[in-house]
Amino acid sequence: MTTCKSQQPDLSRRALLKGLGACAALPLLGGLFPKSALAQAISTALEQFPTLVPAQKGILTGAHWGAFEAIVEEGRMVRVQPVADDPAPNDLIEMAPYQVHAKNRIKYPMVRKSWLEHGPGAKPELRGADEWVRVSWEHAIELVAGEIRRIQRDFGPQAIHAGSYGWKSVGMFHNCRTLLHRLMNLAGGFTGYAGDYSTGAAQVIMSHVMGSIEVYEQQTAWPNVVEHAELVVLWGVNAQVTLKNSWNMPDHEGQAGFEALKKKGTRIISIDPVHNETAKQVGAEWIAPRPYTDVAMMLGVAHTLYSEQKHDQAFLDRYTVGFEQFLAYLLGKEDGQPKSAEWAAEICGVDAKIIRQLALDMAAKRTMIMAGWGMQRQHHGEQPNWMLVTLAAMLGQIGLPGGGFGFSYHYSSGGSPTAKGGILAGISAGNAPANSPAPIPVARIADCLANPGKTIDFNGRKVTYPDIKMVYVAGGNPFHHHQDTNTLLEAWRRPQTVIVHEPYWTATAKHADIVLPVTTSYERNDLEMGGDYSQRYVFPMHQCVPPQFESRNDFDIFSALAAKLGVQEQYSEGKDEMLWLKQMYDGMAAQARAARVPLPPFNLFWESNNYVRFPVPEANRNWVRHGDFRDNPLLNPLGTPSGKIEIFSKTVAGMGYADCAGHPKWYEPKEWYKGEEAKRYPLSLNTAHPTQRLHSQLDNTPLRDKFAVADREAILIHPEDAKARGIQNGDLVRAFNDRGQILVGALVSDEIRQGAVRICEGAWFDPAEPGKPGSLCKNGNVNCLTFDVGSSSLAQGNCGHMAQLEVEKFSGPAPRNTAHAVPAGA
Ligand SMILES: Nc1nc2c(c(=O)[nH]1)N[C@H]1C(S)=C(S)[C@@H](COP(=O)(O)OP(=O)(O)OC[C@H]3O[C@@H](n4cnc5c(=O)[nH]c(N)nc54)[C@H](O)[C@@H]3O)O[C@H]1N2
Ligand SMILES: Nc1nc2c(c(=O)[nH]1)N[C@H]1C(S)=C(S)[C@@H](COP(=O)(O)OP(=O)(O)OC[C@H]3O[C@@H](n4cnc5c(=O)[nH]c(N)nc54)[C@H](O)[C@@H]3O)O[C@H]1N2
Ligand SMILES: [Mo]
Repeated sequence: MTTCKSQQPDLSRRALLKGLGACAALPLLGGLFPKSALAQAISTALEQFPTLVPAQKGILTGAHWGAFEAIVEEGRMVRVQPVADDPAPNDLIEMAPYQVHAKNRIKYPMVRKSWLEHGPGAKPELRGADEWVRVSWEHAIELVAGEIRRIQRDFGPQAIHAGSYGWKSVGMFHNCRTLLHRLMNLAGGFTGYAGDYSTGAAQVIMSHVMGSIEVYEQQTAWPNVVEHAELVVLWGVNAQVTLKNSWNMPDHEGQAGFEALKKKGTRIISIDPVHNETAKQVGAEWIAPRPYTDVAMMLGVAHTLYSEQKHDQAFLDRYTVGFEQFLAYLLGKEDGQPKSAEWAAEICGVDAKIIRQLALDMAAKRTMIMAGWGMQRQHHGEQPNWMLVTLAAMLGQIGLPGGGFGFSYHYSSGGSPTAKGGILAGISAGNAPANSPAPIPVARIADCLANPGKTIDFNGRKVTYPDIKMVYVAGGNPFHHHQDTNTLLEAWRRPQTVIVHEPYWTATAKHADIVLPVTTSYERNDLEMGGDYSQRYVFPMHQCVPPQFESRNDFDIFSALAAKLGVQEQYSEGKDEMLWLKQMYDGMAAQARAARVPLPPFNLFWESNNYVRFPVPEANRNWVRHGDFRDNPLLNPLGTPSGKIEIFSKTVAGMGYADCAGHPKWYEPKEWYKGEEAKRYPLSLNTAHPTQRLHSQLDNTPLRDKFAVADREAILIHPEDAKARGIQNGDLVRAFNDRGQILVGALVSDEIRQGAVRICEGAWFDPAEPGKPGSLCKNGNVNCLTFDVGSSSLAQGNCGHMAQLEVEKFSGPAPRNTAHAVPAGA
């Protein structure tokens, strides 16, 4: 478990280290950790801390794709190797050297020519098409600080959209979004956002139904699942792919969990329009519903359970409210339509026999239903989660070992048992000023930019959009992540000033007015937790190479802005990078000490190039989600109004929304294979998260060789659909609908259900005619095809995983892909 460092430390060397603890941190750059007397002394001193694990070869750092050791030669990162503890090292880490030394790094502060010459708001239609002018850092800081001051003064804090959604890089200190919020809070406030793109619909509905968001909460521990589950149903889960990356640094225990299930021979069923990597890896049975029709299928399962009397009435009575109301709907008492397996089959395209058998199998065995999030990133995306919980409640296994449901086994290793130690608190955004504007739902940004003053529903409240004059982005990529890129492109013309901090010339950087070049995380020092759910590791992130070109750390840029705005003292608290890190470490180490896990002083830890691995208490390996609720629902009620699972929610019903009733229901989606659009656009889109990338991150690396087809994003298409259109494997294809058109490369395969196509999210937007809405994206950014409406009046989540489209073989000469080229003047 822990390292073999159990010898007693040599006393004389301990004395030497006392002195060392007091000296400033030594620079780690260059020839690392020679086996000098000092290094020997450090390693000896560390022997009394069995939670420490030393690096083997390189400099410890890491990313969303894993903790690793970087090998640096002559100031260049040349190679990496995973840390010894990683049970499923991710090949994406090998891209770190390419991230640092990418050809499309932003080298200098740059300003869009029209903006620089004519001031804020000049020729916004040229965003994405203008030339760029290099300016000095001093000039850039003056311009940005001046704009913050002007807009605060003339329009107030609500005119600055600084929500800045995005996956940035790991690191608890150089957390660019929080650093941006910290500055904006000191400078008078800003408009932020509520929710996220990942679980927009699920997290809102689950709060009403389960009293907690469920999606980011600890799951029944993997060892417990492996021991007790007899049937695992993966509903829209591609864990083999999505577990590669985490919000913090991954511990990759989820992959180990799935491996253990496979080894044990546990029966696994995957329900997904795609025969996905996970299903293949674990040898799951594959059921392929039509995209967007899962709620109907779940209702068919529920109807079977009820009509076969396989539902657990005692569980429903004791632990839930509102089954009666739902039952009336299920049996068709409201609308005359029983939601039988036959009814479901006609909608979801899965044989009624299979639906019925699934119900009987789930009822006969200890069943864990694991659900992914793709199907809630859809119109009425609240319903799949609500219906899935209802199904699990009917099975009566919630809170039992290895049973019930889990909404995070596919994400950041939910279910990796929780360790005992300390937790790093990151830098804080500080307090929002008293007059701070209300946030808008995150995925309504384009609607907000385009329609100031418009009022929308949101979870029982009304939200009125402010008139946004400035957009500030640090650590996100709206021109990849937002739905309906062409609508965004037009809305993006409304603000007077757009500021973007980026390491690379992404589409979002190209559509800004002022672009500030920032370091990658490998060019600065930081700390990060490993294992989002286990909190098992603390990794040092040692600077590997110097800042490239004129790039600066986000923190230093915001500090400079704070100085211009007269709030520098409050911003930096007089601390530099190493002092911030020491303070974070000390806080974490104090918690660890209270948990009886001693850690060395910061300087010793930092100099040692070790990481911390906390112990996992045995009881946590057996932890069962909602086990305490099941044991005693009176003493351990859920956070819902009734304290129970709300199959009917009075709160939601009371909102009176036409698109989200008081119990789970099947709603026809805005676009699907039976809808109006399907006549012209017969194919249903699936926009899964990419295997060889994190969203848009790493698109500009040699990973492309593994996934690009015809030098574009791939489209997975069924042989029959391809044949009907004269498309062959490897062909260049145009995919289109009324909203946009993109070039993609055909991957013809029967591993996708006929009628569905998959184009992964994250390809960089590369319009053939920059600045012109509707122009052909030459790289295959799928969000040119998706629509931009909220999931419902309740959650206003995004619908990125849904759209109808058509495809045709592309004729004519293939246009050059310029997604990763730098713009004119840069
Ligand atoms: N159609 C469709 N659309 C989707 C999805 C889908 O399934 N389908 N998924 C959605 C989901 S779940 C998400 S989470 C979003 C993800 O959307 P984003 O989080 O916006 O995507 P990323 O590509 O991770 O963008 C992060 C950006 O931050 C930059 N960056 C990295 N480190 C730093 C740093 O230290 N400082 C600064 N200033 N910048 C940095 C990177 O270069 C990159 O451009 O996409 C959403 N969009
Ligand atoms: N490699 C990699 N890992 C990642 C990310 C990444 O970009 N790359 N992103 C991270 C982030 S921010 C997030 S939010 C998570 C995302 O995690 P998820 O949202 O769960 O991932 P997706 O790939 O969008 O969808 C998962 C599966 O759902 C299936 N699916 C889509 N539509 C339907 C449907 O209508 N019905 C059914 N039954 N299945 C459907 C897809 O085919 C896919 O196999 O992943 C995280 N991990
Ligand atoms: Mo996400």
